[in-house]
Formats: sequence, C-alpha cells, structure tokens
Amino acid sequence: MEKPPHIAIVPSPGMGHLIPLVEFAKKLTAQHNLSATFIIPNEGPLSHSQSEFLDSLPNAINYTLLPPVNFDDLPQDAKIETRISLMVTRSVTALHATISSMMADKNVVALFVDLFGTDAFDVAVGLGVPRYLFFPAAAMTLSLCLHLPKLDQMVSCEYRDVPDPIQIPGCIPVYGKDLLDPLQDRSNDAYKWVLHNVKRYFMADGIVVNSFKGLESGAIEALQQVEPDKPPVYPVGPLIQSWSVQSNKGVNESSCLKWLDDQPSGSVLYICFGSGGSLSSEQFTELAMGLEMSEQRFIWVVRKPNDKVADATYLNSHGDEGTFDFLPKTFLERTKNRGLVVLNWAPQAQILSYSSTGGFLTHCGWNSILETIVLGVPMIAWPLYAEQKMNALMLTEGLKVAMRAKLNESGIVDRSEIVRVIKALSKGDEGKAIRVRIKELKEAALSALRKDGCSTKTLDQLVSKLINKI
Ligand code: UPG
Repeated sequence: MEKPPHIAIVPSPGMGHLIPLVEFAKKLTAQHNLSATFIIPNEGPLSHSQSEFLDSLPNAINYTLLPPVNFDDLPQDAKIETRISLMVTRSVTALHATISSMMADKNVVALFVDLFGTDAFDVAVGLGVPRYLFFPAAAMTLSLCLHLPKLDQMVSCEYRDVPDPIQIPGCIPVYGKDLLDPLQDRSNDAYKWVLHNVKRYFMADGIVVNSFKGLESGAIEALQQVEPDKPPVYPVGPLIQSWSVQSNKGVNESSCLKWLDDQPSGSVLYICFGSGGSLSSEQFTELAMGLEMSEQRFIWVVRKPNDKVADATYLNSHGDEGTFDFLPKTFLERTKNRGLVVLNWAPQAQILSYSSTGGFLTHCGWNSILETIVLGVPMIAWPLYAEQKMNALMLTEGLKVAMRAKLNESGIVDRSEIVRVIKALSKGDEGKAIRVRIKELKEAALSALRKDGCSTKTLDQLVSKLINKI
C-alpha cells in the first residue's frame, strides 16, 4: 500500500517567511491529509519567537534544523538577501542527506522552497522529487521577479536612474527607486543573489503565491498567462497567521489583550514594523513625540533603534526580554493613560482582530498587509526595506486603503507629519473613504477563502497535482 503523501519544506528562518509557509502547510495537512516536515537552514540558534512558534506546530507538521552554516568569511555588511541565499546554498549537502533519509520511510511528493531557496531545487532534481516555490510576498513582487532577467538585459544603468517608471507586467508602474532594496545597487552581491534565484524560478514545477484575484487581479492575470518555460502560478491567499499559533503567549500577549478590552471601539492605533524592522534613533524619537502630540490611543511594538540598518533584527526577532531604556525619558509615564508600549513582539493578528483597534501604522510587510485586509483595519503606510515601498505604492495609489506617512528633506517622518497622518486617518474624509474600501477588500478576501472561492479551488487543484505527482 502506498504511504500517505508528505511534503518537505525549506523556509528561510525569518518569521515573515515561516508564518505564511506554516499556514500553507496547515491547510495541506488539515484539509487534505498530507503531512509535512520543515527543514530549516540557519546560522545558529533560533530566536525565542522562532523556537516558540515552531514548537507549537500541529502533529502532522514536524521540523528539523540543519547544521548551522558558517559565515566567518562574509563581510560584516553583507546584506540580508545574500545571507539568506547563502544559508540555503551552503546547506545543500546536509539537505540532500536529510531528504534522502526521509524518503526511506515517507512518500515525499514535493519539495517547497521560499523566494531565496532555489539552490535547494538541485536536491529535488537529484532525488526525483517535484519542486515548488512558495512566494510569501505580493503577486506584484513575483511579477517583477519573473520579469527581472529581462529587465537586467534591457537596462544598463542603475534602475533608480531610469527616468520613466518601470512597467511590471499587470501592475501599476513603479519608479526604479521604489523597487526592492536589493535592486538598488546592481554591483552588490545581494542583487546577484536575487537575480540568481529569480532565474531559477523557471525550474519550478509550480509557484504558489500568497495573494488572491480580488486583491491583485492584474498581476495574477499576467502571471497566469501561459508562456513557454513559465511555471504555473497558484494564488492561494490570503493565508494569514491563525491565533492558535501566535508565537508569544507570554507577558506581552495577555497584557495587550487585557488593555485592548478596556478601550473604546475603533479607538486604538497599532504600530509595528514587522518581525525585524528598526528605526534610527532620530526617527524613533520623532515617532514617540508625534504619538504623544497626537493624543491618539496606541499600542506600539518597540525595538531598540538602529542607526545602520532597518532590518537589524529580521533573522532573530527577540522575545519579551530587555528594557525600555531607549524610549524618550518619562515617555511611558506621560502616555500611560492612553498608550501601551510592548517590547519586540506582540500578538499582532489578535490585536488587529479586536474591535477597539481602529488603525495600523505598518512597515508594509506582505503578511501584515494580508492580516490587515482580512481583519478590515485601515492603514498608515511607513515602508522600511525589502519590497515594502512597492507594497506601500500598491496600498496608497493602487488600492487606496492606506495613507502614506511622508518623509521630509532629511529622510525623516517628522513629528508634525505623524500627527497629520494619524488625525487624517481617524477623522478626515480620506480616512473615511479608506475605511469603506478596506471593508470591501475584506469581503473579497473572505470570499476567496470560502469553500467555492477562487483560492480554495486553486489549492484543491494544486493538491491533486501534488498527490498524483503530475
Ligand atoms: N508579527 C507578530 N508580532 C510582532 C511582529 C510581527 O505577530 O510583534 C507577525 C505579523 O503578524 C506577521 C509577521 O510577524 O505575520 C511579519 O510579517 P511581515 O508583515 O510580512 O513583515 P516581515 O517580517 O518584515 O516580512 C518579511 C519582509 C517583508 C515581506 C515579507 C514576506 O520584511 O517585506 O513582505 O517578509 O516576504
């Protein structure tokens, strides 16, 4: 008798990729009787939030850590895309050993990797296992990635110096300066790694994208146009973090939710820059002062400021240890009647689901955007790194469900702009229009996930392809 189907998943270890891949695996295991193993490349021990998250996986999903890779030879300033790609590349031998021993007692029907993990495809080819890409960001970003090998040929200068906006198939035009961070310096290794990976996307037997037609119809239509050598694209979103797997069930969770219970409906602005976003010291102080001046109720997830890079803690989001020393003096005291400050990590999806939450100031990570859409919360867009500027454009100029916090000439969102944008979202006409539109998108999201919804049907098609290995 044939053994039940099993899938091997190779994520990059950051929470922004782990969370949607786990949600995807949960759908496959709970609704379609598959089982799954996460095989995780890493450069050392996982963070508190990562470990806690992985330890709470349901029975049908296991995980195993590969031996840590050594990065002693990498320059100090190697970018995150280089580190994540190399983590997979340097783990290929260990990955091969892990999957081949898994195949001795499991019917491995597919290997899934995420956006920087395509070197693992070689293992799948060697072992005769079908290979898939799980793309945890927007269909717009995927469309850019599949178009990038052509752009790389067509454009000889830096993309930011191209005078006209760049046309990404099926999407709103985007100026070069707003494209992904690693595309901003073509001589940096990070660009080379992105190009290396996106060229290999064409080796996939299929690409799963965490989006849905009601949100990104143009990009999805373009992605699904049949072209030679282009893998089929499966939009199965929105897959968002479910409450039961919230990673931090400690102090932060209970204090946030208890506090929210006592606030009036729609009155609280939630502020969070994803699993690893940090602000510079100057920007951090401006945000604190702006929040105070706005007299807005808020929950703010804070991290120690970092003057060098915005993605400082991406690969090692902390737990709730540490102190608030870096907040302006007496800020906590001055705002205690209307604000809650949380260190490093909060139960975001739950906070967004509370009726007292009326807005979200977000760094525009794709998971945060999907959670916000499913839970119908209007946004203030404050992109920091990766593809977040593109997402912010989509939210403000395309979908019109967010206001944009604008930078001054020194590249800072100053306190008066913070007050302006908060007041405009909660009280102005634009804020009102945004609230109407986000509710419409919420409906579209819920409809995509219904039994006969487009994302559910697409997932069914994918599963039958996986099970039958076609
Ligand atoms: N989260 C929490 N609590 C926190 C902070 C984050 O639960 O205090 C969760 C949040 O709910 C979400 C995830 O962590 O599920 C964060 O994901 P996302 O909003 O996508 O941000 P990043 O972690 O920054 O995600 C990375 C990239 C981002 C990209 C995304 C998907 O930075 O730009 O869109 O991966 O590829």
